[in-house]
Amino acid sequence: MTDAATFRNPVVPGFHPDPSVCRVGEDYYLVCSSFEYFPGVPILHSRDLVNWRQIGNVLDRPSQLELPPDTHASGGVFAPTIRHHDGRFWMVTTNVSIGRHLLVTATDPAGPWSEPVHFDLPHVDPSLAWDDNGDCWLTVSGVESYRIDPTAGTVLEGPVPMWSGTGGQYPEAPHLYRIGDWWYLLVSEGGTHTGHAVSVARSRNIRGPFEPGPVNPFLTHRSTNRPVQATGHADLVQATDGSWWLVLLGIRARGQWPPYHVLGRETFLAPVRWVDGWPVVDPVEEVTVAPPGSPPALAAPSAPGGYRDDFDTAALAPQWMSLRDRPSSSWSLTDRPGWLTLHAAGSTLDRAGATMVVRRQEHHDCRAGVRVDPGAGRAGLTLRVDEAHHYDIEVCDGRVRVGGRVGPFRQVFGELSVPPGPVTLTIATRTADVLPPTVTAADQVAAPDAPFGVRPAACDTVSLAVLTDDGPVVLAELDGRYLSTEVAAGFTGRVFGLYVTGGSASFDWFDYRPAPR
Ligand code: 6LW
Repeated sequence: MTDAATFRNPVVPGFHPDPSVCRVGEDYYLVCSSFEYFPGVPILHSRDLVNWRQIGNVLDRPSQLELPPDTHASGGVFAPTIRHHDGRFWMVTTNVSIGRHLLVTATDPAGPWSEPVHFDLPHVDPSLAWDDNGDCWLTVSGVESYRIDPTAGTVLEGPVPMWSGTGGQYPEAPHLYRIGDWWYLLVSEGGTHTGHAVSVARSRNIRGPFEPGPVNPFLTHRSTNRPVQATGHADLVQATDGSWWLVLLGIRARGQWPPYHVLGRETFLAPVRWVDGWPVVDPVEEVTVAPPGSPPALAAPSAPGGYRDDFDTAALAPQWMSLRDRPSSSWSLTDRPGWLTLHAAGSTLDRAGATMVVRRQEHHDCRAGVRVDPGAGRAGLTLRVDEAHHYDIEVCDGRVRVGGRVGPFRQVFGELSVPPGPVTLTIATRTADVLPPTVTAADQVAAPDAPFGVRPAACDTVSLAVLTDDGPVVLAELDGRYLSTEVAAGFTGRVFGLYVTGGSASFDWFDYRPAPR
């Protein structure tokens, strides 16, 4: 046994798909897709590629990010690319809900970012590279490139067909890199699920022709039983010590057959070595061995990942997202100092328009709690994937009620009377060893000791509880599979949401903890 240094993957857990990375000096910056959520394109900073902290959102005002009310949960902002060139940061992405690519720049990656320059070009997954003449190239899925004027938003040449991988479906996530005398082209293929793969080609000329690498795809977990699946959508970066790394997306499914993944696509990190001029990557593991000679910081353990927000800051933390927009009339940190006050717009979580702020579920086993004063309104805590897949615990008129919607089905699972005033609501998830029964209050009254029998393992159980003077009362324990990508479909993942669907209500704090397994 060696005592080789390791680090934990995913390095950015929870719904953080389609990562793109760049380095400036000692600092690394990473962006991810954000789909229906506003603000869009989270940007994170790291000094070691392992420990990341969100420093803002690239698209944080409506003039940059238009998400029409009918934006689908997996519409909006698709895969971004971040680069640093000529003293500026550049971020390009696609807003599929308006059918355009948009490019913004900043001198400070924490913002502000510029107003967008739009490109009405087909496909998704735009990437940027500058050639030896200083010309800017926009490469998109398919795979094809356009020479562009990034400031004027005009196309100067193209489409130039590039290399489209080994023939797998959906050649996408292209990135071009100038390394030595070569242009390397990374392409993902196989679709962003268990067939996902990353392939490479290179050319002396940015216009091609591209010569495929000797082993393609050079990274895939398809048709394996590895715990991390769907590895793909990768971006390459060279560390300060000269070593090379890939950031990529993967999923961690749980349960027996078939497994379900509930956290969305997460960001992983993998060391890259070069063999005869081609990148080689070992399979991506949750505990990854750092290559010999890695700077010690690379082997530092990731932060445990809990947080608490007391809402006593002047602005909402950048991790909070809203659905499609966040009009100033919908929320306030000053109406009741030290509390987050939300004002209802829509009256149901089942349709667009509900007032909500959400944060990602980042661990399979975790607990989120909130202290809410509903006033004369209706407010609560939800665990959601989209409008058709959510479990909720809410308080209104002295009653706490647990309900949920899965597809066309909506049900109330349990209720309890509570005294007026603030109440603490929690939602906990626990990786399940056996398929949890869907327990309703009526079941418990009718047959409190009825055996449910052991069924094959599911992915997790979701417990929704209210804190009373006598301790926590669990009002429902629900099967987590219904809040998974395999059931709900789409590109996002689970989030916890603070919401108001009637009147106005205030939230004193929100607390999120990973739970030991
Ligand atoms: C993205 C594509 C993909 O555009 O999923 O993982 C799509 N790959 O590259 C949405 O995230």
